[in-house]
Amino acid sequence: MNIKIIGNSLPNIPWQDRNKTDGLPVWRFDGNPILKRNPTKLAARVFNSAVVPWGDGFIGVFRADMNMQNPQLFLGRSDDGIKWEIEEGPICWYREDGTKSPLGNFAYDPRVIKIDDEYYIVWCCEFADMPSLGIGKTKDFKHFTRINNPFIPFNRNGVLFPKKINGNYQLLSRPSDSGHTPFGDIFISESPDMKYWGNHRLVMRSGSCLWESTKIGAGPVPIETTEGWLMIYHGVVTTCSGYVYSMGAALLDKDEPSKVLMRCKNYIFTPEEDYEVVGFVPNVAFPVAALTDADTGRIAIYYGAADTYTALAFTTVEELYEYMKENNELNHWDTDVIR
Ligand code: BMA
Repeated sequence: MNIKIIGNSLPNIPWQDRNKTDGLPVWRFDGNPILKRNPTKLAARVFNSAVVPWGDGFIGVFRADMNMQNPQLFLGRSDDGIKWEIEEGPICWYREDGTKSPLGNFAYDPRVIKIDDEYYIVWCCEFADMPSLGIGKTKDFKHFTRINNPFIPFNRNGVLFPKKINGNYQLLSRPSDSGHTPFGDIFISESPDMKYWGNHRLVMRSGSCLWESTKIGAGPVPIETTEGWLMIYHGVVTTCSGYVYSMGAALLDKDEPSKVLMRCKNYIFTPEEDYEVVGFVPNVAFPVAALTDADTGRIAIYYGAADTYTALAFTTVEELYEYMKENNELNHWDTDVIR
């Protein structure tokens, strides 16, 4: 059966043909990292960042760790998705009543999700000094409006589905703790209005496979395909010298996305290159955004490398699906609908 992406054409998707033969379905861009240290006066490291098509080019919400170390969200623009101009200061948020929303001590790991004509941004925000999820929206990337925080602390790795399912918005998240959380599973919650969230269900628990044995968390916006929702996520293993972050893939049911149809027991990508294994936090490949071209099945994944750089990797929906089929391993947590 041929799997297809359900979505728009993106003929200018950043792309490079497969450049390696190691059997894994995802390969790196030869021009990595695409954003190096100190890309602006205020930003020391830009990584874990969200990119979407915009006009004839691309726009992105970037995590920038600033010179005083605190992460904030910065806007970036690009003609080709590879060379980026990052704005000089963080995005300013306004509340729905028009008052300014303070920046807070941290804002990180944004995802940008287009639903109808609105772009939603979900990120890890400061909520009474504690990490939780923030949601905001913009139509023009000039005016940014914060809406309700969906959950009480602690939570991270939030991403919305790009459309309502069964009449409700769907939000993946990972309940966590106040520190470098040594546990974590992916849950889904739904809302009719982005204000009241409920009907919480488990999607996947951290796996029995070593590479994702400590914790997992959602990555880019789930990709709609003819076979279900393709979810690229991160999985973490604890080693003697700290956490290692790799990428995994699963396929979720089209109408009941808490049900996992396929889960790849192997990682699809793991830190190997110098810019992934050496940096502010070594051994991190953290996927945050994926551009797709429905015509060719191409997928360009933006990932943070070693909490220092922004990098690009590529696959196609067919290659990923075939690899997942060959290496599929589900457990009862994955297939039951657990509320
Ligand atoms: C997670 C998040 C990510 C980061 C990763 C590795 O908890 O903070 O932003 O990339 O740790 O440090």
